[in-house]
Amino acid sequence: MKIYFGGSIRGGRQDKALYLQIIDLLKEYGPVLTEHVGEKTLSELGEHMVAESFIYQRDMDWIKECDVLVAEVTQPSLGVGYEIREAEMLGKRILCLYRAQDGRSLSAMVRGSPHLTVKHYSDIADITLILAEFFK
Ligand code: 6IA
Repeated sequence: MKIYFGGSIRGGRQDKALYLQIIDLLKEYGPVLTEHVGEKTLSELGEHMVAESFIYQRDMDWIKECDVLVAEVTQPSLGVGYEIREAEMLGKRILCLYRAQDGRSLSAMVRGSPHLTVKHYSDIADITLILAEFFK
Protein backbone atom coordinates (compact mmCIF):
# COMPACT_ATOMS: atom_id res chain seq x y z
CA MET A 1 0.00 0.00 0.00
CA LYS A 2 1.91 3.06 -1.24
CA ILE A 3 0.89 6.32 0.36
CA TYR A 4 1.26 9.84 -1.00
CA PHE A 5 1.15 12.41 1.79
CA GLY A 6 0.36 16.00 0.81
CA GLY A 7 0.90 18.98 3.09
CA SER A 8 1.49 22.67 2.60
CA ILE A 9 4.95 23.90 1.58
CA ARG A 10 4.64 27.31 -0.07
CA GLY A 11 1.17 27.66 1.40
CA GLY A 12 2.93 28.00 4.78
CA ARG A 13 4.97 25.68 7.00
CA GLN A 14 3.16 26.32 10.33
CA ASP A 15 2.11 22.65 10.64
CA LYS A 16 5.35 20.98 9.54
CA ALA A 17 5.90 19.26 12.94
CA LEU A 18 2.43 17.78 12.70
CA TYR A 19 3.09 16.58 9.13
CA LEU A 20 6.09 14.67 10.45
CA GLN A 21 3.92 13.00 13.11
CA ILE A 22 1.30 12.07 10.51
CA ILE A 23 3.97 10.61 8.22
CA ASP A 24 5.26 8.49 11.12
CA LEU A 25 1.74 7.15 11.70
CA LEU A 26 1.23 6.51 7.98
CA LYS A 27 4.40 4.43 7.78
CA GLU A 28 2.58 1.74 9.77
CA TYR A 29 0.32 1.23 6.75
CA GLY A 30 2.87 1.36 3.95
CA PRO A 31 5.75 3.31 2.43
CA VAL A 32 5.21 7.07 2.31
CA LEU A 33 6.47 8.39 -1.06
CA THR A 34 6.64 12.03 0.06
CA GLU A 35 8.49 12.02 3.38
CA HIS A 36 10.14 15.36 2.49
CA VAL A 37 6.81 17.15 3.16
CA GLY A 38 7.46 16.71 6.91
CA GLU A 39 11.12 17.72 6.62
CA LYS A 40 11.91 20.21 9.41
CA THR A 41 14.47 22.06 7.34
CA LEU A 42 12.22 22.42 4.28
CA SER A 43 11.12 26.04 4.27
CA GLU A 44 8.34 27.78 2.37
CA LEU A 45 10.87 28.13 -0.44
CA GLY A 46 10.83 24.34 -0.87
CA GLU A 47 13.73 22.23 -2.13
CA HIS A 48 16.17 24.93 -3.21
CA MET A 49 18.49 22.91 -5.41
CA VAL A 50 15.83 21.10 -7.44
CA ALA A 51 14.14 22.47 -10.58
CA GLU A 52 10.44 23.09 -10.18
CA SER A 53 9.70 21.13 -13.38
CA PHE A 54 11.45 18.14 -11.80
CA ILE A 55 9.41 18.46 -8.59
CA TYR A 56 6.17 18.70 -10.58
CA GLN A 57 6.90 15.62 -12.70
CA ARG A 58 8.17 13.60 -9.73
CA ASP A 59 5.07 14.41 -7.68
CA MET A 60 2.71 13.61 -10.58
CA ASP A 61 4.50 10.27 -11.09
CA TRP A 62 4.21 9.48 -7.37
CA ILE A 63 0.49 10.24 -7.40
CA LYS A 64 0.11 7.78 -10.30
CA GLU A 65 2.11 5.23 -8.34
CA CYS A 66 0.33 5.58 -4.99
CA ASP A 67 -2.67 3.60 -3.80
CA VAL A 68 -3.88 6.23 -1.35
CA LEU A 69 -3.45 9.99 -1.04
CA VAL A 70 -3.66 11.43 2.47
CA ALA A 71 -3.66 15.23 2.64
CA GLU A 72 -3.51 17.54 5.63
CA VAL A 73 -5.68 20.44 4.41
CA THR A 74 -5.86 22.83 7.37
CA GLN A 75 -3.22 25.19 5.97
CA PRO A 76 -4.56 26.11 2.51
CA SER A 77 -2.12 25.15 -0.26
CA LEU A 78 -2.51 25.42 -4.03
CA GLY A 79 -0.15 22.48 -4.49
CA VAL A 80 -2.10 20.20 -2.16
CA GLY A 81 -5.37 21.15 -3.87
CA TYR A 82 -3.81 20.35 -7.24
CA GLU A 83 -2.55 16.99 -5.95
CA ILE A 84 -5.98 16.12 -4.58
CA ARG A 85 -7.61 16.79 -7.96
CA GLU A 86 -4.98 14.75 -9.78
CA ALA A 87 -5.59 11.83 -7.41
CA GLU A 88 -9.34 12.19 -7.95
CA MET A 89 -8.89 12.06 -11.73
CA LEU A 90 -6.88 8.85 -11.35
CA GLY A 91 -9.53 7.27 -9.11
CA LYS A 92 -7.28 7.02 -6.03
CA ARG A 93 -8.64 6.70 -2.50
CA ILE A 94 -8.26 10.07 -0.80
CA LEU A 95 -8.39 11.10 2.86
CA CYS A 96 -8.28 14.77 3.85
CA LEU A 97 -7.51 15.68 7.46
CA TYR A 98 -8.84 19.02 8.68
CA ARG A 99 -8.44 20.81 12.02
CA ALA A 100 -11.23 23.34 12.56
CA GLN A 101 -9.97 26.85 13.33
CA ASP A 102 -11.82 30.00 14.30
CA GLY A 103 -12.68 32.24 11.38
CA ARG A 104 -11.73 29.72 8.73
CA SER A 105 -13.56 27.10 6.69
CA LEU A 106 -12.37 24.35 4.43
CA SER A 107 -12.74 25.00 0.69
CA ALA A 108 -16.08 23.84 -0.71
CA MET A 109 -14.10 22.25 -3.57
CA VAL A 110 -12.70 19.79 -1.03
CA ARG A 111 -15.58 19.44 1.39
CA GLY A 112 -18.10 19.27 -1.45
CA SER A 113 -16.29 16.58 -3.45
CA PRO A 114 -17.98 13.17 -3.58
CA HIS A 115 -14.64 11.57 -4.52
CA LEU A 116 -12.88 11.94 -1.19
CA THR A 117 -13.27 11.55 2.55
CA VAL A 118 -12.85 14.57 4.86
CA LYS A 119 -12.23 13.89 8.56
CA HIS A 120 -12.02 16.51 11.29
CA TYR A 121 -9.49 16.15 14.07
CA SER A 122 -8.25 18.08 17.09
CA ASP A 123 -5.00 16.32 17.87
CA ILE A 124 -2.72 13.50 16.84
CA ALA A 125 -4.69 10.99 18.94
CA ASP A 126 -7.72 11.68 16.73
CA ILE A 127 -5.61 11.18 13.61
CA THR A 128 -4.40 7.80 14.92
CA LEU A 129 -8.01 6.64 15.17
CA ILE A 130 -9.02 8.16 11.82
CA LEU A 131 -6.16 6.36 10.04
CA ALA A 132 -6.95 3.04 11.73
CA GLU A 133 -10.55 3.33 10.51
CA PHE A 134 -9.57 4.47 6.99
CA PHE A 135 -7.00 1.72 6.43
CA LYS A 136 -8.88 -1.18 8.06
O1 6IA B 1 1.69 24.95 -3.04
P1 6IA B 1 2.51 24.22 -2.01
O2 6IA B 1 3.98 24.49 -2.12
O3 6IA B 1 2.01 24.46 -0.58
O4 6IA B 1 2.27 22.65 -2.35
C1 6IA B 1 2.67 21.63 -1.46
C2 6IA B 1 2.48 20.25 -2.09
O5 6IA B 1 3.06 20.20 -3.39
C3 6IA B 1 3.14 19.16 -1.26
O6 6IA B 1 2.15 18.17 -0.93
C4 6IA B 1 4.25 18.57 -2.14
O7 6IA B 1 4.01 17.22 -2.44
C5 6IA B 1 4.22 19.38 -3.41
N1 6IA B 1 5.36 20.29 -3.54
C6 6IA B 1 5.26 21.59 -3.86
N2 6IA B 1 6.49 22.17 -3.88
C7 6IA B 1 7.36 21.23 -3.53
C8 6IA B 1 8.78 21.28 -3.34
N3 6IA B 1 9.48 22.41 -3.54
N4 6IA B 1 9.40 20.16 -2.95
C9 6IA B 1 8.68 19.04 -2.78
N5 6IA B 1 7.34 18.94 -2.95
C10 6IA B 1 6.67 20.03 -3.32
C11 6IA B 1 9.07 23.50 -4.40
C12 6IA B 1 9.91 24.73 -4.39
C13 6IA B 1 11.37 24.62 -4.92
C14 6IA B 1 11.48 24.35 -6.39
C15 6IA B 1 12.16 25.85 -4.52
